[in-house]
Amino acid sequence: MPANPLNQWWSNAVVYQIYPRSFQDSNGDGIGDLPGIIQRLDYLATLGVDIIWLSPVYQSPNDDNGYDISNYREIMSEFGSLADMEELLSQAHTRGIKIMMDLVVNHSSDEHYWFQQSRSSKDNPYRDYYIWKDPKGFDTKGQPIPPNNWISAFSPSAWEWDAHTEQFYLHLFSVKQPDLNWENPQVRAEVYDIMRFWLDRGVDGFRMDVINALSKPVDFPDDPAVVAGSHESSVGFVANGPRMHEFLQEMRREVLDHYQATVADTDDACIVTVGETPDVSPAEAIAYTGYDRDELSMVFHFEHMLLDGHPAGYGKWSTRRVYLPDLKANLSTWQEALYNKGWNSLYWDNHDQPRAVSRFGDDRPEYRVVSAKMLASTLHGLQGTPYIYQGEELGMTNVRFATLEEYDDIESHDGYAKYVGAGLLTHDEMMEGIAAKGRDNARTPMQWSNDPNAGFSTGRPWLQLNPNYPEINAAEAVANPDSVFHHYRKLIALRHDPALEDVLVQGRYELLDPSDEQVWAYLRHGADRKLVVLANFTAEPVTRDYSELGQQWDLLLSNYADAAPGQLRAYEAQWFLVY
Ligand code: TEU
Ligand code: CA
Repeated sequence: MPANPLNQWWSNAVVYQIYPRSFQDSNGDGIGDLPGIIQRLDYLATLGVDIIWLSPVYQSPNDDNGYDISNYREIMSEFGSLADMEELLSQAHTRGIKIMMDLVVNHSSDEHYWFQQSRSSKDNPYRDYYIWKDPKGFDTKGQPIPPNNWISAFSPSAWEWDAHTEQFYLHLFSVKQPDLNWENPQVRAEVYDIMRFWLDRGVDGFRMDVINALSKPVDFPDDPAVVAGSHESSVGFVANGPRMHEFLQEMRREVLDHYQATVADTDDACIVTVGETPDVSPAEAIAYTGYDRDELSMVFHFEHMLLDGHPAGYGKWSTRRVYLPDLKANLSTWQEALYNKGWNSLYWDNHDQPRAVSRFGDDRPEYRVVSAKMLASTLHGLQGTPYIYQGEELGMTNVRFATLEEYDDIESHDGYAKYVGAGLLTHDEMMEGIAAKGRDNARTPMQWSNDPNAGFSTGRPWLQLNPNYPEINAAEAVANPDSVFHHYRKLIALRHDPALEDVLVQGRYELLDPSDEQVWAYLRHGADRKLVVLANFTAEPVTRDYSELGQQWDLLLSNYADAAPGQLRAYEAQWFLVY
């Protein structure tokens, strides 16, 4: 049955992403865990979120912090047990909160049984579970030449030579993340079984890691960007391969359509899915999420995450601020293109991105709270499903470590080797890039209170805390009615208000003044009125005249104590219903 998101249980839902390693430690080993999450469910219920997206909790050697899975049916022992996961599901459901697990099936860990078998010999029954290729030839020193020029996200080449069986295997991510061979029907059947295993335990949905990379281009051609001198990963080039839609439709037919989410007041509550889809265009996103397609509920696109990338093409490693008209143009294109055709997700932040308030807002003490609220107000007024990344609701900021060694993330270390190693960036430039854009910004432990280690752990945290936790923490935010936390709580409540569904869920989006370099102003057209969202993205006060939009201006929300339409103080954001 075609699923029109406007009638789905999640059409007005807000998702909260948990990065379990950094959320709450319950046993003093310095690593967040499932019992820790259970302890904090009441906090999430107070915030009012509908769904938790849990970053991977499966058994993993943690080369990429859980995105390298060695057993899809076991919980990582550091995080707890299967019984803890079942308890989390039941405790969340009791509070009306659904759970989406992270499905990482473009690749497994090289420590997974399948890969151990696969690499053992060419005629092992698991050989075709992965993508093995002969060398293109041998160079003058007798070294094997990879089958093509693809670059991995976390190492120079996407091919690793296996001396034992004398073939290369493909890994779009780290050498410890070999790509699964989705052309092999047995691989697909295995994945569907794993999905059933978790759905049988009551999981309500999946966030699907780099899902549009499952189907590789038929002949494994060279990546033209690499030929032209790019050092960036070939994931985008590989993405959206020829069998993508077939695979996703099969997954729906074989698995997802046979299950229901745990939603109290609906008897037809389909499983919710969000595909992480780098390098997806609006047209492709419609093909993945279209109401008549039976594929995914929604996707994460990355275009607005790339607008402040390095001007010379050195990936994300730049301190450049986004130019507001570019940001507006991009996200407005997505709003217009998907309207009445597909469904989108909305995000500023996740575990792979720097902190939104530092990147798109202003984390100086006098502007942090107001600009964090401004960003939230702008995002949550758009059409789609908003995602909140842990700590975003506190206005948590980027962190800065003194040395490369203090950073944990494989991407930062690989980026350093790639760009500083090749003499493309200096040490100082790269360290600035990591401070601005590195993934560890999102992964410092959650700041719960001004207790030692921010109340995250009684032991030594696996990654250093942001030293600003005495000022920025959940205990302070929950107690303070003017906090970023309570602003998010209000936004979520507005999303849930049935009287606002005509504007917030269904309303057509319209951008005002595309070239305005300070203000993002837009409309959502409702039944007999419109929602007007105005946001000053700068610290300078501005005045704009929007009076022609209507006679009557009813204030719904603002990040200042009062609001006069169009008179926008530093980072002021206003929501009006206008008649
Ligand atoms: O990320 C996929 C992805 O496209 C990355 O290249 C992402 O853009 C990059 O981390 C941004 O800097 C997913 C997961 O979200 C990420 O945490 C994993 O490392 C990756 O897949 C491999 O599983
Ligand atoms: Ca722990």
